[in-house]
Amino acid sequence: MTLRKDFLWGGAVAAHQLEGGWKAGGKGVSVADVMTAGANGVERRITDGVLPGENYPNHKAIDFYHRYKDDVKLFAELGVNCFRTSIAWTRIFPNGDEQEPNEEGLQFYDDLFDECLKNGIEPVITLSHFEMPYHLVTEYGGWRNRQLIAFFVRFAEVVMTRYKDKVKYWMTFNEINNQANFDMDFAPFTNSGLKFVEGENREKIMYQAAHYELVASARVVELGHKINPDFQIGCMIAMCPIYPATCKPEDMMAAQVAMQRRLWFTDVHARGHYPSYILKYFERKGFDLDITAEDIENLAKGEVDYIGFSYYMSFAIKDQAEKIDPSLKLNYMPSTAEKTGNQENLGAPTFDYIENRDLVKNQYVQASEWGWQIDPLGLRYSLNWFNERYEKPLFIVENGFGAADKVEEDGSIHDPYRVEYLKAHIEAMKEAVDYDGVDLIGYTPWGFIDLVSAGTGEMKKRYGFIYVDKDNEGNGTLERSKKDSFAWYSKVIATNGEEL
Ligand code: BGP
Repeated sequence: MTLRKDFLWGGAVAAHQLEGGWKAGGKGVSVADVMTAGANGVERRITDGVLPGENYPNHKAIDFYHRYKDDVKLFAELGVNCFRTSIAWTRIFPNGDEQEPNEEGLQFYDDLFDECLKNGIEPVITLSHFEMPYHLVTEYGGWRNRQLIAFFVRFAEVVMTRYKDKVKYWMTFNEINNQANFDMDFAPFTNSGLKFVEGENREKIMYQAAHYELVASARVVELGHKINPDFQIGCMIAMCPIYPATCKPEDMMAAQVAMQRRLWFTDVHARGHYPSYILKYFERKGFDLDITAEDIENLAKGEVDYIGFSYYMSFAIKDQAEKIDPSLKLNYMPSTAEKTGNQENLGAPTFDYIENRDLVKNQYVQASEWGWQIDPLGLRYSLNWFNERYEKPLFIVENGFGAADKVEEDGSIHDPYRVEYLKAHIEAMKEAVDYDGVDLIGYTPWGFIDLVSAGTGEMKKRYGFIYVDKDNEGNGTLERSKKDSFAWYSKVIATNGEEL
């Protein structure tokens, strides 16, 4: 048998993408509640706190808040032994800066976790998944403010203490490295509540915010181990390996720098200190960041226990891509417009100009309807990349294929494309364990019950084994039904990945 006996097979979601009940039980307004709704090609952007109408995607989402008991039964029928979700910060601290938590919010997660455990499902928890209190943005400027560290640590302390006997696996910040795309509005806002004003140095502010988040994460790791020494506390990294588009040395170098630019966050999380290349970069750019001696000590004390990561796609990069035919460029997010970047100085590749605009289509792989390139082997490559650098246990906490499903007359949903995608990725993951000896904790495919897309706000972009009757406009009964892939994944779990 390739995978370990206690392998965690599960599914992953985030509170704001499925719970709904956005004002229920004393919940406060989160950043996810005030984005533009997205869908139908509309870019998800920051509003000034405008609360979109009744049919705003996240406000009701799939109403998991009220339906979780039935849903957990379905998860148990699917056979998963773990369930990755997040604790909505705003259910516990509605504004984020209160001293005392909201008991009703705490009770909700007690009930949810009890329901899971009763059904043989272990909760795996992300502390911050694109849903920080909006109040922390308006009053403090989001994570550009050092005070956020104390608020986050307090939040973590409360929930880790409360659920210390119900949750073992924790993650601090979901896809913390997405902020490297500071040229978009979506990524920094959802991760760190950063709203930029005209003329600000976005890049410098992003690095400052990321530093505070990394310190907060390290302090939570240290604190969590005091609360319960058995806790396993990880980071969560968006892994999209970047290949050189050709073997031209300049492309090779561009790919290496692009990987550093997106993935340096992992170095800090896993090694407890900044890598030399990023310190050099700060120096060269004259970024006088607020990094204290105490911060450095805290980072060293808060190395993560494991590396959690999402894997959906790989990229390819070409040096000096502005000379490339526009039709070859990759567009994988609605907001990946060319915006910033130092277009003039095209000397040695540095973080300055290696950006999304340099990404090109990879001719050797297919892409989804949303331009996400399908590359199962890239998962084995990624597992090896992490394993070689950090030698820590790894946990694939998101993987999946967003597709528009069709419901047949008789209510059945045939989704062979989903099975094909997941099967190929599980095969690659098994190869990494079998041939490369990677220490792998588990696998939780994303959105295993249909939910609202974070990137586009759509319901149409579905990942689930469980279908939810709701469309992009918010219409539908919210009824749940099983897709063909449900039986397939059940069998995969039952055989611990032997039968695909
Ligand atoms: C990751 C996020 C998830 C999820 C997933 C799929 O980046 O951690 O929250 O949404 O991507 O993305 P999308 O919903 O845009 O298809």
